[in-house]
Amino acid sequence: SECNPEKFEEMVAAQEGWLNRMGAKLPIPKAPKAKKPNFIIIYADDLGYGDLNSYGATGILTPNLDQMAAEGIRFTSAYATAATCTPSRYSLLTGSYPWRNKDAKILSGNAGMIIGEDERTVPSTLKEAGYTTGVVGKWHIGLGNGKVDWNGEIRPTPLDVGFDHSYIMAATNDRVPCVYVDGRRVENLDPDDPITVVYGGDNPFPEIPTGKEHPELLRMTHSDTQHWDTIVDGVGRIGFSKGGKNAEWDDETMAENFLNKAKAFISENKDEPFFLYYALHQPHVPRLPSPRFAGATDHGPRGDVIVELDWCVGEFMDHLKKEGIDEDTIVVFSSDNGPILDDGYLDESPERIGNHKPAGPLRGGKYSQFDGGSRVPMILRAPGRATPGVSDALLSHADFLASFAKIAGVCIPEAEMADSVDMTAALLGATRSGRDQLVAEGFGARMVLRSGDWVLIPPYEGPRLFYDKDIETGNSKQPQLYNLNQDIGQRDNLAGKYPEKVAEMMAILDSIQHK
Ligand code: NG6
Ligand code: CA
Repeated sequence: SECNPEKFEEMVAAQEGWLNRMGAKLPIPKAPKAKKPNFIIIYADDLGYGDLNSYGATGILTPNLDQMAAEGIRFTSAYATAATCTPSRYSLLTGSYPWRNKDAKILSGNAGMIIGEDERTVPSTLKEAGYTTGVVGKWHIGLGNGKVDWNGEIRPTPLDVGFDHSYIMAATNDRVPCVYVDGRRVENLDPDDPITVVYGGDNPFPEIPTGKEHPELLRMTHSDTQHWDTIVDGVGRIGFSKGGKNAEWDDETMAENFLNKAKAFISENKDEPFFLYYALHQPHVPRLPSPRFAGATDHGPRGDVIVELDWCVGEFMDHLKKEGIDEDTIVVFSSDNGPILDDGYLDESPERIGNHKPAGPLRGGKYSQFDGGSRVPMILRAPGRATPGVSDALLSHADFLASFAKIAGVCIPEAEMADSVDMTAALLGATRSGRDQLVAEGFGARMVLRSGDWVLIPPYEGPRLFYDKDIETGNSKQPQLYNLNQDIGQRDNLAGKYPEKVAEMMAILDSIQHK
């Protein structure tokens, strides 16, 4: 199809010419933005559709995100492409559905990079338009070539897939290595105390205590047999690690550390267009907020880290204003997948949930094929560009590639567009109509089709609950068809009533899969 990116220079010239012709005395129309807008994606980790005030939560106050929602657009039908982290983030950055890449599944802490160095990404695309690009926070898309040496120069890193600046944790906060990677190197690593990381099998380092063998050393008890390997900072992690003591993070300062790095990126790059991917680690497990947020809610650590997350967003937005660029910046806030209470540690999240509904009215949560897995809160704020309001436009996180390219004035060849669709008009609130359909996946790349108001979950074998975690997988031997307009909680399976709708949607899914 035809590519018509916005031509900023031409727009500005045309408007200036028009103003000159009209003379200076007339009311001056709103001037077009002379500069290309900055783009920021703030991405939470496991935040659910019902976790924010603006999405119906009452027991957890999130004033900063609510303000962003009031000043921007609150989307009610935005989807991550998956119900887990790695696949969602892969799509966010590449515009490609995760099930097209067999490696796009939850990665271990020493897995290799799954984005090819020649693969088009949001940051590599924006660089074509002269943007400076940065990532701060949770990565979890792999680092190195699969045999990563944490003590040397790591390659590839985000620096090899489009980012000019990178300050990240490799995987998740419950996985080793528990260190920050600054550019190509582990930060604060003492060369005399090298790090070794091993996944799988028995403890290869008998001298290093594990949660399994030394539960008395834990300050947070595991609830499964994954989170009981090497103890770091009093918490059993997934995976074994040895060495790198000086480089180890402190869970309670992680939020502030990432916030400061994100602010520094803004201060250093505010004069020219930039793209920042600020990937928060909250409210993923282990939930260990800074002491000032401990007890901020009645819901235990999960509620508290959501309040901390909101604070981070507020501080960050204040910084944009202080630096004088919040009017030039398109900020999107969303989450990589739906919510979960017990994801490996006993932190009282299920016991203290009270009336709070992390997935709001949606069924299922993280890992699930039901909407609670991948339908997430999404707020876009762009003063002067986006018309504030609430939008039910159907949108996928895969759409940022095509949409940001359009706004920045980059033409992407059709063959490199992957699954991304230009949703500029819906994102900026010019229309309430979004995609006709999209695909999301539950754990194990189990695809689900949303088409208009309908959702089809094809028949899948497997357990009803995910690892006994009180999360419904969505697995069923029968196809499931729901009409979300009448039944947002996916309770009334209409597959038996509308077999032709099931057949039609199975055919659409098949054609997308084999595109
Ligand atoms: C799972 C872990 C879970 C979490 C998840 C990744 C088990 C049983 N579960 O394998 O605790 O770490 O991986 O979360 O080990 S995500 O948000 O990064 O996808
Ligand atoms: Ca996640």
